[in-house]
Amino acid sequence: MIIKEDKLQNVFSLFVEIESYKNFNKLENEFEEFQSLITSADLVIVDKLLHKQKTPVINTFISKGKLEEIKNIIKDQDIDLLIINHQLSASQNRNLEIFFNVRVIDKTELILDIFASRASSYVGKLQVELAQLKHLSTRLIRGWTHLERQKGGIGLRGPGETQLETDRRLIGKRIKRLNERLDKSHKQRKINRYARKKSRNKLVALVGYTNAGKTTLFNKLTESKQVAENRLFATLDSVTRKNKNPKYGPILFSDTVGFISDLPTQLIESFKATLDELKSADLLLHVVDVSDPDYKAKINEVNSILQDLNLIDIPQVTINNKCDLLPSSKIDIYKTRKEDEIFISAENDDGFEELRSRINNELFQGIYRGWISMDNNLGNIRSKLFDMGCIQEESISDCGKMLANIKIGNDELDQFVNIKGFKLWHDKDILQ
Ligand SMILES: Nc1nc2c(ncn2[C@@H]2O[C@H](COP(=O)(O)OP(=O)(O)OP(=O)(O)O)[C@@H](O)[C@H]2O)c(=O)[nH]1
Ligand SMILES: [Mg+2]
Repeated sequence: MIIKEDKLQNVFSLFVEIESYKNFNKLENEFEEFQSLITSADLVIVDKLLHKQKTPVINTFISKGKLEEIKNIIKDQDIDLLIINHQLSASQNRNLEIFFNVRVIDKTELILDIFASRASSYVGKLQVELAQLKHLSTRLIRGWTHLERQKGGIGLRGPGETQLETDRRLIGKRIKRLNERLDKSHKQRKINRYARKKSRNKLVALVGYTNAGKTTLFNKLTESKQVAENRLFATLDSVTRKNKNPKYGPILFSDTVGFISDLPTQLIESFKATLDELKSADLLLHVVDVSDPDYKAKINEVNSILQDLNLIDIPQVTINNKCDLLPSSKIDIYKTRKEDEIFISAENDDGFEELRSRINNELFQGIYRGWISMDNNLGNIRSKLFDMGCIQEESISDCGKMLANIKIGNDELDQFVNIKGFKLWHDKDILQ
């Protein structure tokens, strides 16, 4: 497909599928995701290629035969920027630039660039610059000045032209300065965290893959107007807002940066301190775009990043979002398979009541899941539980009592526990 437009850079998108890299958690739509990543950087793809290769070639990553073909495309299409979907070593990057005589950037640099152009808060900007400089310092090797770098544009935003030409020593100095500034603002954040703990406000953090709908949901829950868009990494800076919950007290919701597979390690490192805030969260809402064919792989990806960030032990509720994009028959099947999860559409408010009551239960009361027995004269209680959507399964005991497996917030359960003939049990086998 060729799209020609007057733009500073004519971009060639090169997607290399390496057979030896295939792993169990591969995204089906990885090719499409890579194109979205490029367009999310406000670039127009002039031409793209999907190339399969057994293993990477040491010097140039791409196999020799393909190099010539790509070089011809670059000439024919007047390409001046090639973007590849892998992380290149400094020398592979340099060799490709020499061979093609155009600028080549890898996935890491592309993501760093998107972050650089989007970060708006003071801390966010410092963090991105730090990540870029760390990446740059791996690129500062002899012979890296083969391309003139006066042009500006992608890959050059952020630290700016002067830094790109400076040596390791200056970069090291700048990194140190940035770290000091970040330390200072993190100390301030710590104080804020302490104040929150003292005020006993609960913190609920929204996490998930990029574009899952976190900000859309956050806006609904807190009546905010943060930018939510159909592009990757719409949110970079964490935002926390209070939602006054009249029944239980205030809850703070925090919207965070979305995750992606192969998130550059420099970025995780730099964002760790901000994401560290999540450590004090009382609850994580893991927002999933359930209409995405890759949703399972993305859940795994997010969980593995949460593991890296030491956040995996915080109570987590999976919020299956964008239900409006799937037929209701499919949603019904999912609901029976994923009893413990919430199904919503952040766009049209579907499922919000259940979501809100689940948040309340998780934060304030906890949930009772288990069997109950009811004497036969408690038919009215049984139908009440039915109306509340709490009954998961029913049965009759040997001595003829009504048995039900229920899932209910402890606060709601309170109204029943003292009723004569109503009993809680944890194990169906011993129910009488
Ligand atoms: N159809 C539909 N679209 C939704 C829903 N929720 C969000 N979207 C759309 O999905 C896109 C991404 O939404 P965001 O809220 O920006 O997603 P995010 O998870 O914050 O994304 P990042 O900030 O990039 O990590 C936007 O175009 C939203 O309008 C939903 O329930 N249904
Ligand atoms: Mg967002």
